[in-house]
Amino acid sequence: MKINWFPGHMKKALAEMRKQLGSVDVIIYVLDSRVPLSSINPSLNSLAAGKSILYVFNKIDLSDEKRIAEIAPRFKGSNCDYVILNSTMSGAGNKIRSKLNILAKAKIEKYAKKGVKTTVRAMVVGVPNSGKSTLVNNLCGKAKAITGNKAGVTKANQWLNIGDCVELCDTPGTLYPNLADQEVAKRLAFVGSIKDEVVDETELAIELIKLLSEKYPKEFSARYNGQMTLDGIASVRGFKLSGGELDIERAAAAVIDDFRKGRIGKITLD
Ligand SMILES: Nc1nc2c(ncn2[C@@H]2O[C@H](COP(=O)(O)OP(=O)(O)OP(=O)(O)O)[C@@H](O)[C@H]2O)c(=O)[nH]1
Ligand SMILES: [Mg+2]
Repeated sequence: MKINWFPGHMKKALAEMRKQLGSVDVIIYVLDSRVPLSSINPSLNSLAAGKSILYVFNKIDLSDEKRIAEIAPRFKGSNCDYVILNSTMSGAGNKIRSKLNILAKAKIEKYAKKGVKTTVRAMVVGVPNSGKSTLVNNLCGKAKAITGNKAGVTKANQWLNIGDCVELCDTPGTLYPNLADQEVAKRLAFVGSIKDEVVDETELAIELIKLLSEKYPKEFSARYNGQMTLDGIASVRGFKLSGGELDIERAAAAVIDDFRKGRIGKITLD
C-alpha cells in the first residue's frame, strides 16, 4: 500500500496562505498529539520560517500524556512555544491568548510606545483533521468555523476577530506533494488526516494492529480479548458475513474506529 494525498486544493491553499503571510505575527501550528511528529509538515515549516510559532499539541484527551510531556518541550525556543490542549473543552483555548501576546511582544510594545493598542494576527495551520477549526471556535467562544471528523473540511482561509485585539485565520489542512516516509503517511492515515477514500481500510487496520501490538500491547490485548489479528477480532466480536465466513472488513473498520475514538486507550505513535 502506497499512501499519498496532495489534491489541487492543498496546493492552492498553501499559495493563499503564503500570500497572506505578510500580515501574520504568529503561526499557530496545530499538531495531533496521537501522531505529533508525523503532523510536522515540511510545506508548513517552510511557510512558518522566520515567524514566531505557537505549537499546539491538540487532542491530548486521546493521547499518551507521558509521551507528550517528553516531546513537547523540544518545541520551546526563543521565538517558539507550545501548549497542550483538548480543543473540545470549553475555555481550553484561553491558554493560547497569553502565549500569543508573549510571542507578539515586540510588535505590541512597538505600538504601545506610540500609544496604540495593536491587533495580533495569527494564522492557524496544520495537517487535515488536527483540530484547527475546533480550536478557532474554542477561542471565538462560538461555532464560526465549520468542523467535522474527516480530512479536508475547511476549504478556504477565514479570518475571524476573536476579541481582545486578536485576529485568527483558520486555514484548510495541508500535506505535502510526496509523502516519501510511509511510516509518517500511515500514522496520518490512522488519525484521519488522509482522506479515507484514498486508503485501503483493511490494509491500514493490519498496519495499525502491527504498530499497536508493538507499542501498546496491553491496551490492545485488553480491548480485543487477547486477539491480535483481524480474523481473531472478527471472531470474538461475532462479525460474520451472510455465508457464515468472518467479516474481515467489518473488523478492520471497527479497529480503526476504536482507535480514532480513543477506545483502545490514550495512545501516541510519534
Ligand atoms: N477528542 C478531541 N477531538 C477533537 C479535538 N480537537 C478537535 N477534535 C475533533 O477532531 C475533528 C476534526 O476537527 P476540525 O476542527 O474540523 O479539524 P481541522 O483541522 O479544522 O480539519 P480540516 O479543516 O479538515 O483540516 C472534529 O471531529 C473535532 O471535534 C480535541 O482536542 N480532542
Ligand atoms: Mg478545518
